[in-house]
Amino acid sequence: MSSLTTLPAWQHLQDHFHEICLEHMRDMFRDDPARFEHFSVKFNDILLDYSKNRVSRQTMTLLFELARERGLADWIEKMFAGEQINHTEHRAVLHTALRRQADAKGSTGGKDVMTEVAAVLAQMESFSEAVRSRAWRGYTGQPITDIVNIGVGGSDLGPVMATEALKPFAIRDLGVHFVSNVDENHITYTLEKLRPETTLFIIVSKSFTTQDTLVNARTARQWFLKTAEDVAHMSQHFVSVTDNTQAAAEFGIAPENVYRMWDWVGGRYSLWSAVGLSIAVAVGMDHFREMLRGASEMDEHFRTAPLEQNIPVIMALLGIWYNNFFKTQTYAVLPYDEHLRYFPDYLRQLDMESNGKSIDRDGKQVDYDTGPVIFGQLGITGQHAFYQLMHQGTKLVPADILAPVSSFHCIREHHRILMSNVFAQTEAFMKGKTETEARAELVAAGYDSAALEALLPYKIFPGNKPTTTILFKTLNPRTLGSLIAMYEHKIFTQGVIWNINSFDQWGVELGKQLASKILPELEGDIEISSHDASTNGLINHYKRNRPGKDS
Ligand code: G6Q
Repeated sequence: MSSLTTLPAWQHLQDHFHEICLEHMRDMFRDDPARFEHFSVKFNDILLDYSKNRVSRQTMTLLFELARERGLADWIEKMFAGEQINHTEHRAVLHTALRRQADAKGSTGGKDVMTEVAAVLAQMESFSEAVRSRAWRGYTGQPITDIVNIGVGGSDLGPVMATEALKPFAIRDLGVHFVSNVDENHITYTLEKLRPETTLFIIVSKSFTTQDTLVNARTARQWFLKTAEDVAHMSQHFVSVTDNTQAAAEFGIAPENVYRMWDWVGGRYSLWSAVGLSIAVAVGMDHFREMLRGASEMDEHFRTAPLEQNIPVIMALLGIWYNNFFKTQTYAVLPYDEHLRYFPDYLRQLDMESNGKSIDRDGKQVDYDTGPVIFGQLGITGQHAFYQLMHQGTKLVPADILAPVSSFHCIREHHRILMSNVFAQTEAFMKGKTETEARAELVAAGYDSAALEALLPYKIFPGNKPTTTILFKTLNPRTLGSLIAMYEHKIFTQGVIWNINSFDQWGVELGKQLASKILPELEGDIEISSHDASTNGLINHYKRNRPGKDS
């Protein structure tokens, strides 16, 4: 048995689970009128209501005890202090330093990082202001009308999500586009709307070796040079964010157009760095700094709040409760805010790439479940689609529901309807509909006895489905920063409990190696036989049937 499952708190939780697992939240609410007050926390503009979870006060006490027995406080300090907690890559984990306020200190391996962070922020500021104010000109002297961020994974999903989330703060007459897919359709459709004279590319790749990004960058360069002809013009149209400055230079990026990132920032934690350049251009550096401020405030909360009031810790422990005791396999993220439409995609990577591990920090196979499958969509769309399974299917799917108290455009009717759905769904998930209630409804609807009995089983909802509701005042940059940091720390906390390294990603590295081995085999007509029968069959089918071949 592992060090986790032999902990006293774990064993107590196991016993406690058997006592509580059949209890219905309806009864919990009936028995404890102060349940909402007890199980909710406020932080700045954010309210976390976790009372609609299958927990009692005793459950939470035991979960907090588990975090203590696991040494969470020490791990938090290690991360903020810049210790090499990403042990498989021998790296510090210092994305929090990127948003630390100007007078703060931060270092790793005795090296101060704050000076470099401040320098890159200043560089981002002058670049984004130059583009936004139209001082930055293309090679024909025309201002930039469109920027295209070329990157993938951590170099794409964060900027895509945040740019969409902060749309109300964005400059209107500047197009911000993202190309991530190596499928040529992505870049083709993006470029066909643009003009080389007024387009600026941001090539974002920490390694500057990622095949998808480099192929797209080369296609962009070719498209640009077809019109501009002279490579010297690239300095007005190509900038890069990377830790590999030499490769960027070899690609043709002018040295003054290279924005540094560092090995102590993981890709999926990097939107706070110059990886967020597209966000800064879209919304301006003041708003970008507000986003950093919101994240920094959440960092401070995570670092200093007692566990019982600590939002990321509470969220992490609830996730552990379902994942490891109820044995749920999934977790849903359901925003009721159009601006958060890409938030579930972003969180899917953040969570699944961080905690989708089965070897612990001691190199041993774990004997407990780690990260769940994260999925989600705008809640209002999900209601008309997959909520069916959540209400009446055979699986228990815990969910986070996020919603703004006020929306940007202040069209009262829309927002009231939206919010009525938020409250109605969380209530329905919790309460369900009993046989008596369903029967009464069918009687009121005028069903005769036989029809009523036939339909009744389908109209019953078991309820007892857990949701955590996160209400925030409005989605401004500061709140967005806090929300993202909240999830980052939730994920880190779970990694600590599960004793895994949340900051490496060997599974992603594998994907990067595999395709490059097969690529040369796709040349020419030679029959391939070096793989298993299925892979050989697929490759040979492709080679026989690709354009220009007789089948
Ligand atoms: C993130 C992952 C991965 C990475 C991409 C892009 O944490 O490591 O999603 O961000 O593979 O890598 P580059 O930025 O090096 O191109």
